[in-house]
Amino acid sequence: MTGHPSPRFPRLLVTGGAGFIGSCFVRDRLARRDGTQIVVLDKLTYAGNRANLAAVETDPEQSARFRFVRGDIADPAVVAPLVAQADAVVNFAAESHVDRSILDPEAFLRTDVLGVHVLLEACRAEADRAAGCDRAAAPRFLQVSTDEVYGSVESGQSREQDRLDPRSPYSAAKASGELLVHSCFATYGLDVVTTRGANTYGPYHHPEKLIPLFITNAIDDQQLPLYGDGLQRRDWLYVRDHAGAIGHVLDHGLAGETYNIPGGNERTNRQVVATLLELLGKPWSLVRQVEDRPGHDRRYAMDGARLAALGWKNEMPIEEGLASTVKWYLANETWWRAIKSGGWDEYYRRQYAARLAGSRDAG
Ligand code: NAD
Ligand code: TDX
Repeated sequence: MTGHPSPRFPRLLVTGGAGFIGSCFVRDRLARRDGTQIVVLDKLTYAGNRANLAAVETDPEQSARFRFVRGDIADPAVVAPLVAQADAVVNFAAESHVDRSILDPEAFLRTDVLGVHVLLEACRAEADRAAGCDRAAAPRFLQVSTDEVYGSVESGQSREQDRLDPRSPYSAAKASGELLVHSCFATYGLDVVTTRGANTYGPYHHPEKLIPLFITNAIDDQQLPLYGDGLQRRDWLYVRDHAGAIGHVLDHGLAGETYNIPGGNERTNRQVVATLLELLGKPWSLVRQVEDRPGHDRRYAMDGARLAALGWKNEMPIEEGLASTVKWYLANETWWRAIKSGGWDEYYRRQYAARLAGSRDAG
């Protein structure tokens, strides 16, 4: 059947599995053909997209082990029966865009905090059932979190035990979600693990984020709005490496523990944009320096020793990852043009119209 051993968690509930990283996790796990069954629970917000799961849904063997449920992780009536059927819950579901959190923070609290609480409560109910011998074991809960919870890191690298210092509504909500997860380990003894991933890039990335926004704008010879001086630094992680590392922590991580997932590819935004333009054969003159993001974190960087000790190593070199990502967007215009329509124009106007009107040459 497969080169993979029998799965430790044969029945997974993957929340937010129609998004960028969650769908990659689902596609790659099911493609192992090791018998794993996956239920995806996704609200299909503006960021969720069934098309991201087409490869799974059109494969007869994989689709037989797959079920899609449209619903909200903050809705206990939807969540409870799905958690009851799962050996592990992997929570990707979130409002994930910093700029939107600055415009409208409330949805972030509902999903990234209350949603996490509802999922944990369902796990707690299953732990009680297991203690009463109504089921073999409570599900493991993996919370997908982010390097942004450390805040801006001027020098050095964040370690898992460092103080959390979130500085945007998004990262504050993600940090709050994490704190709830940790409290459930201490208080109820739930089997929980947390990952903090670096800035992720690759195919199926929503065009609101830096790399896909700039690739797709450049394809159309549209302006590229670079915030501030463009010297902010991010550590870039290829999406299949991020999804693979999450799976590795799910299978091997210690209960109650948190694992950084760095990319090992620190770059300024200017460097990333220059590489993209070179790959696309487009001129730097498309880049416009615009008003900065409020509270813009200058740098993220994480120490990956704990994850390395668990036996994980990323595979994708950044040059190859960026080149294949550009190729993917060139070959999949239907996918991103469908997203850059409808409500997209309103968002783009709100986020960028005044910025671009007041923009200047990016040097
Ligand atoms: P995404 O925005 O592409 O996907 C989020 C998914 O969650 C979408 O399918 C959306 O429909 C779904 N969703 C949103 N609210 C929901 C709700 N209330 N109930 C059910 N489903 C809901 O995000 P992504 O980039 O794939 O990020 C996935 C996770 O990884 C998030 O938790 C994010 O915080 C974290 N993360 C992302 C990055 C990154 O660079 N993209 C880096 C580190 C961590
Ligand atoms: O138009 C833009 N211009 C610009 O200069 C956009 C959208 C971004 N930027 C800058 C801001 C950041 O310094 O590019 C950098 C990357 O921005 P985003 O793609 O918005 O990512 P970031 O804010 O770093 O957050 C991402 O990584 C951590 C994800 O969106 C989060 O979900 C994840 O937790």
